[in-house]
Amino acid sequence: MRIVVTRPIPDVALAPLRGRGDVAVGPAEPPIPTPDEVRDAIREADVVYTLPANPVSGDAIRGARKLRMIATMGTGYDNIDVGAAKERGIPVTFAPGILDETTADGVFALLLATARRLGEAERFVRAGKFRGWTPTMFLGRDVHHATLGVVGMGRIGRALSRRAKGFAMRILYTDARRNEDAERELGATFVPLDQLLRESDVVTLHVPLLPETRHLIDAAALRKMKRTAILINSSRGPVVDEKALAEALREGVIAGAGLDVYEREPSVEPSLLALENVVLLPHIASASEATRTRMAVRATENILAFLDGKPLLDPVP
Ligand code: 8YV
Repeated sequence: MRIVVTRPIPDVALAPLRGRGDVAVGPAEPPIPTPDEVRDAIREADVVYTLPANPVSGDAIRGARKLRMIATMGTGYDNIDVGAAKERGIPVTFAPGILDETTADGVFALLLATARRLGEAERFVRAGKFRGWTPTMFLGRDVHHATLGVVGMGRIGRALSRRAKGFAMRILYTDARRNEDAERELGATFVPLDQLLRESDVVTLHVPLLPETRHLIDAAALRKMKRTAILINSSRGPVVDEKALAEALREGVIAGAGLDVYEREPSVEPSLLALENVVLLPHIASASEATRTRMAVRATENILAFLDGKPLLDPVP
């Protein structure tokens, strides 16, 4: 039994796998393995344990003749060619639900940092430029009582909205379907995307990456937003047209953006790096020790269930 883990994971998640076969762990350090490297690494694998940053392509799946199962410790599984796995009857598991509250904390921090220009202000102090208080220094936008537009009212969108409610925000949302539970709990109002873009002070994205969500936020969508609005993306980079966003930020089409994910992650559109009105994080919204450990363990539990012939805990639908 050969289990390939694409990157080091916490010991508590790795140890139970070691008892089950020959475990090969990928390199700790970036850069992310290329598609060819992943294909080579999993060629002889029975089971692959992967993470959101490590793509498992259709080519790699078709090239791994012994492959019987793929588990990811992410809640998103757009890095795996699930169609290619299904064609070969290979089950894929993910790790949903665990990161919701931690991610909502992280996204709300990014939202506040963007609205209140904390990135710029911090760089200013570190550069030794703080030489005295002035009444107009780093004026930002109020988050309390502002209108929040949640694109995708799933578990993370809802956890974020609960925090927004504590800030007395008005909550609009859009989704493929209405979520009446969330409406009751949060007083959220279901609106079409266009209306959400027009009325929100903060637009935050919580959709999976699907063909229909790729570039959901493009130049035209950005032009519908208020000039004073900010955009927060912690979902998947390609949901936003990054070049169009950089241009919109430069031209003042919108006021600011907070990004945790990138269109060609880990590359960041170079023109964004030069802008002050964008807060850039390295995909850390879910990065608490407890949550990452629980996600890592959950992927292991899915693999153990598979090896023991038990029902999978989190099969990808
Ligand atoms: C992390 C994510 O990469 O779960 C996902 O899909 O994108 C991320 O937040 C993840 O928490 C790693 O387990």
